[in-house]
Amino acid sequence: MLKLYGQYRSRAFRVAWLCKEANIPYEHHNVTINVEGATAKAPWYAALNPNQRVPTIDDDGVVMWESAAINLYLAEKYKCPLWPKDIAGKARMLQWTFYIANDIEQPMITVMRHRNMLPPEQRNAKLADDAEQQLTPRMQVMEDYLAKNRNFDGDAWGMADFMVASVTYSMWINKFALLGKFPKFKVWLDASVSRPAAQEARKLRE
Ligand SMILES: N[C@@H](CCC(=O)N[C@@H](CS)C(=O)NCC(=O)O)C(=O)O
Repeated sequence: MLKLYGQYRSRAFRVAWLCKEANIPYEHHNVTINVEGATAKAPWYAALNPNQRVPTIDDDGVVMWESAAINLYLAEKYKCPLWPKDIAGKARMLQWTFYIANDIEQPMITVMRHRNMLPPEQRNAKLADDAEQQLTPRMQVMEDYLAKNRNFDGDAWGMADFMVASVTYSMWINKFALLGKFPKFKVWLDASVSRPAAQEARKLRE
């Protein structure tokens, strides 16, 4: 059976959500991070993932890390209903996957860390402002796309949408103020995190 390593309050959540969308049974191993004695730093875990970060999977001997890569692999292997039906759908999925990973995720995390997550004395307002400035036109690209398309995958919510939502979920859970500037994206994100599979996965974090 598929094994998923990583506490749910981490990027392991993205993999749990995909497993719910694709109905993939899995065994969860609660590898912890950022705490004293974090399991992610244990030698047995480093042997699976040399980055000592989460998530990692072991799918009957296929061991891999990197949440986006894991989700693309699992969705294809387990015939997730969201998987693209044609090459144009695959193009949309890949485009949005790389855009989110390369252009959105890093500044998003910087904003979150320096506005919400770090203890107040460790926050750096300048870093947050700079990241927000970088993020704003990039979010506008998504807002403009959603002004012309119902979803990132077109009419139906598909794998392109999953790849965007599974990362930008963090904006939703952290009540990202910037979302207020992008109403179409916010409506789309609210709908994405309200899907039954997303709700099931969200319960795991509680
Ligand atoms: N690009 C990697 C990033 C993995 C990552 O940074 N995971 C965080 C949790 S969300 C982690 O393990 N942090 C603990 C650490 O860096 O020590 C992915 O998407 O899987």
